[in-house]
Amino acid sequence: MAAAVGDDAGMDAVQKRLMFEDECILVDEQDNVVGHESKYNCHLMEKIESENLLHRAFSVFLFNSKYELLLQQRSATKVTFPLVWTNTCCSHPLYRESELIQDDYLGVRNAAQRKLLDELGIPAEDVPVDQFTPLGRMLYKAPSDGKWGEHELDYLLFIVRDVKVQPNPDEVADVKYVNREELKELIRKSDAGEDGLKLSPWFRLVVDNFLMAWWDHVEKGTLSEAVDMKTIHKL
Ligand code: DMA
Ligand code: MN
Repeated sequence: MAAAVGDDAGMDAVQKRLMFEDECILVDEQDNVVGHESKYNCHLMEKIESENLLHRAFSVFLFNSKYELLLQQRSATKVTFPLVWTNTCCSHPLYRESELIQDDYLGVRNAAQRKLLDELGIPAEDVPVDQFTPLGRMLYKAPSDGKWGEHELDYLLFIVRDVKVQPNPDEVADVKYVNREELKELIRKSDAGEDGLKLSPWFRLVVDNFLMAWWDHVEKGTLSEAVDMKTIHKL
């Protein structure tokens, strides 16, 4: 194993298990699969820098039929970015057959469906894989606390569905639906450092670069016009 386990003595047992069980997909900057590596190693800033590790990820943005966006606050036990508010669900497609399928981005869709159930208790039948719209891909690097961080090629998936939600406390501290005005207020508070409110760096990148224009498309039912799966936005 890569690092002395003693270094991680304070790590939550559930999160620690996932750090070693989850095998992430390594990609190059053009999103070609180049290998695989434990979630643990993929999120160690030192490894990211020394081996230039980049892994595939996804971020789901789920809207209800009132076109409100579901946000989650990450649990206090998350190793990276604990207690930050972020988009509906983020994780990694794993290095397994069902999540490596490139056709129609099916691997990423399958992973999204798996994690919406795992993190938020959203039944698979509420989020059929063919209902996700992959809108784009972005590449970013972001340190968390101490030795941890992200370096990801992130698929941005939108879905508009009314769903049953039952958050898993190992993953999620809180959830809420927001309209645009409520999101703007959250952003203002996080910028002002009010109420200790923090937003995740990847959510902030999507907010600053894409979200409001894409939200218009959600409301008009024209999401397909916003799709650009050719560009990889390096942010
Ligand atoms: C990783 O999310 C993915 C992005 C886009 C930041 P995460 O840390 O919530 O992953 P997991 O849920 O697998 O711990
Ligand atoms: Mn990651």
